[in-house]
Amino acid sequence: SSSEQTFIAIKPDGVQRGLIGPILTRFENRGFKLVAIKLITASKEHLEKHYEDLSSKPFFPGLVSYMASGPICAMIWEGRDAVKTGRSILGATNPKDSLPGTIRGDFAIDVGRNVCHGSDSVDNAKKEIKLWFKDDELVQWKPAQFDWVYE
Ligand code: YYY
Ligand code: MG
Repeated sequence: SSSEQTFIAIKPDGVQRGLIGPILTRFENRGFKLVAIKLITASKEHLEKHYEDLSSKPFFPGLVSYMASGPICAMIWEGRDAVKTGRSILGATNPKDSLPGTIRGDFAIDVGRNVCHGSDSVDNAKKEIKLWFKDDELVQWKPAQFDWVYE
């Protein structure tokens, strides 16, 4: 369906490096619809919840303090296969494996500074959207380009 939603975030390094615009543009250009967006400095508790599946990993404490170190641009993007296509727009987790043309492949070098986050499944997208946004922060609208993006 054209209403699948995914949670995409520009991490503190991406915000500090002035990459909000270029990253938004990639999702807009692809034809996805922006449903919610905010700048937020997340608490460690919030980030521990967001990354709870990774809590036993050695990089977890560093991941949480990096993610808490400054503002994050949190977004919900909507469209057909938004979760899977969102992940492919981001590129591989480790930028050394990310192809040029992906966000990480164009803007990142180190796995611990990989600029962006995207949900990895529809179920996790639902969980992450609930964790990061209140219901009334999601905006209902029909982009003028909709009927030119979908046949
Ligand atoms: O979903 P994605 O962000 O692509 O990767 P995850 O396996 O969920 O890991 C989350 C986050 O953790 C990753 O974006 C960077 C960091 N990380 C790390 O610092 N070192 C690793 N070896 C693996 C992941
Ligand atoms: Mg992940």
